[in-house]
Amino acid sequence: MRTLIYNIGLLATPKGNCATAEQGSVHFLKDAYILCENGVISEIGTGAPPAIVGSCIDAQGKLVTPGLVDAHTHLVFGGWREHELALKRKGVPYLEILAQGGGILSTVKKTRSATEEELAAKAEKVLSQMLALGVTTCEAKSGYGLDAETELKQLRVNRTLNERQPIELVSTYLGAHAVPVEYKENREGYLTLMEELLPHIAEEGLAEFCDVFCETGVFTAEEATRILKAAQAVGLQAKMHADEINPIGGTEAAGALGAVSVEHLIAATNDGIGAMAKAGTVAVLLPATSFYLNKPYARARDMIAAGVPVAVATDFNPGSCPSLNLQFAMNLACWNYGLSPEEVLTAVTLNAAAAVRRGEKIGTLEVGKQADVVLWDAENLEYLFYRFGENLVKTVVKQGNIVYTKG
Ligand code: IZC
Ligand code: ZN
Repeated sequence: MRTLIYNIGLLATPKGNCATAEQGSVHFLKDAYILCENGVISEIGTGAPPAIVGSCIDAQGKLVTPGLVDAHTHLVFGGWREHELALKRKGVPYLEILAQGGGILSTVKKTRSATEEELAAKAEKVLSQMLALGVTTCEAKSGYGLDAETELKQLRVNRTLNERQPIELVSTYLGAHAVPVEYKENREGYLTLMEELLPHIAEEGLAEFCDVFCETGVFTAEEATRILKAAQAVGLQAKMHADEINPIGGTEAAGALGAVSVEHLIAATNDGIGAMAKAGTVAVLLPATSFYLNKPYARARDMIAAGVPVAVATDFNPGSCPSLNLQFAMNLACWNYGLSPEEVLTAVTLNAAAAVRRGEKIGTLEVGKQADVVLWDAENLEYLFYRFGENLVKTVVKQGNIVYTKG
């Protein structure tokens, strides 16, 4: 099966498996074509494209980039939390709402009572919107069950959705998202429950990653280390939510564990940044959450200067970021982190792929990589950051096949 994408006015792509110190080094090719064979890029060239038997996609002289990777989402959940809007507007902090039994815990109730198919149908709709915005791979965390049955239900939804829609899902177990109400007086009991569930999740292949919300009043750095070590022992890779609100040592602990990524990092310290640089950990930054929680923006420039690869994701979830729009996060990253369009492109393609350990397969347009491609209704990269608030995607190609085209 061959596909040719021709008449590409400008092809823009990072190169390699993880950009680290080369966050802004995007390669541009004018008047280009991409040839795909069996879903993989087999040739990239300029000038007249080869004559082929197969399908041909006309890029209409416009911009083409790798498919976008959303490396941090809480995709599967029941209900929404619009009832918290009034509290938020009054200035009640995120952690205060959680401490009162709302926030994550209110989504847990709705997720426990939803059927597996209800959750799948709801998340599938979200994925179809993400696809239209150029996302071809998406990480999805559990963490709204906080009991064995519902956590497994969420993870099974990830597996089901992987099979029935075009976006590739990367599954993460986030049992350590909050201590459930029934274990409020027995943290140890809940930590043990997670330790017992991990081997089962690994055996069933229900998750590749394990994540912990390390935050004041949620899980300490010591507890996070304990859970992530148990996860690594059964073959899951470590991720951590750290420094979202308060820096309590999570990032340093994640670096010491060789975590693949640390995510949020709004309140990251110099020590935390140093620990990530030393361990080669990817910083997954979530600017739409800063926007929605009215918080400062993470120190992306300092992280890049320290040699930390920076990825940007949505954090789509019903509480701190009810937006699934990765293009909006890209715009915020440009204006509020002070990243260049090239640096942001790397953050949502190559480095986001590295954050889900797929840097060798996706995230760039190079021979041998999977043919996940976005054709934009834009003539250059700057235009994506200039025309904010509008979906600028024209066509999305996944493994060499058109999976979305703007009507
Ligand atoms: O549902 O509030 N920060 N987890 C950690 C979240 C935000 C998601 C939520
Ligand atoms: Zn999150």
